[in-house]
Amino acid sequence: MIGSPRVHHRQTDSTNARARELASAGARHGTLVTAGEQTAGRGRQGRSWETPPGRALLMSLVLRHLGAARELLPLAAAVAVCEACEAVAPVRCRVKWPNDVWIDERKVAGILIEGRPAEGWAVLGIGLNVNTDRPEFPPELRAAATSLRLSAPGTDPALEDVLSAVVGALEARLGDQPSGVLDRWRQRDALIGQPVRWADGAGVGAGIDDTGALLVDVGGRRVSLDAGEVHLGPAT
Ligand code: BT5
Repeated sequence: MIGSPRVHHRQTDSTNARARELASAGARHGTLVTAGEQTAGRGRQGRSWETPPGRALLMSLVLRHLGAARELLPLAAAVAVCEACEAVAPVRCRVKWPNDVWIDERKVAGILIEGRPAEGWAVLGIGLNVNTDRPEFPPELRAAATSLRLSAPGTDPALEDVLSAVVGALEARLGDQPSGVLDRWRQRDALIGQPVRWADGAGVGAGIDDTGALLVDVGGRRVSLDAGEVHLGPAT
């Protein structure tokens, strides 16, 4: 059972920070932290996650004993978020490797996984823009970000309904065999056939291998990337 117990904060710095504290103190598998507002929402590699109060799903789950599921957790979580979005709004979601969720090439959700493998836990943080209007995004994000409301005008999903959909989808995907996770992820691959560039090179997205690493065709060569930053865009 994931999603219980649940701690809700009207405002906190970061739900991932709260969930990490709970995990360190022994919180059980499935413990959920949510917030109406974050004052220091975190992205990966020191970046920030910006959302106006009350407009986004901000959640972090303590996960334990993942075993083999740990390796593909970023992919399984992204698939679950896609499925949940599609269950509550008439949208089609794709994933930019490894786990940015996009609608029409705009980011609707981000995922931040932190953990202490030695202590046997991970924290899965999800930020999902639900009812955000365009002017509510910081100016530098307006072109690149979207919300369910913006992508499916006329729909106004309640945050609690989106939360239920995400928890239900996660429950299902975390129970999948690795081959099932990989199949579902591959059907949503936003980078396949697209120009891709990263710190040390550029090429064309060629899917993922069975460990979840990104494959890129570079000239006649195929390279695999399992860390670092990948950008979609002109391969210059
Ligand atoms: C992520 O990082 O996408 C992971 C975001 C995880 C946020 C959740 S919210 C609940 C939990 N508690 C936390 O403190 N964090 C997690 P990354 O791939 O590094 O992307 C960060 C980048 O996304 C930023 O530098 C912006 O360019 C962009 N961004 C920031 N806020 C955004 C938003 N609301 N919607 C779309 N893009 C955003």
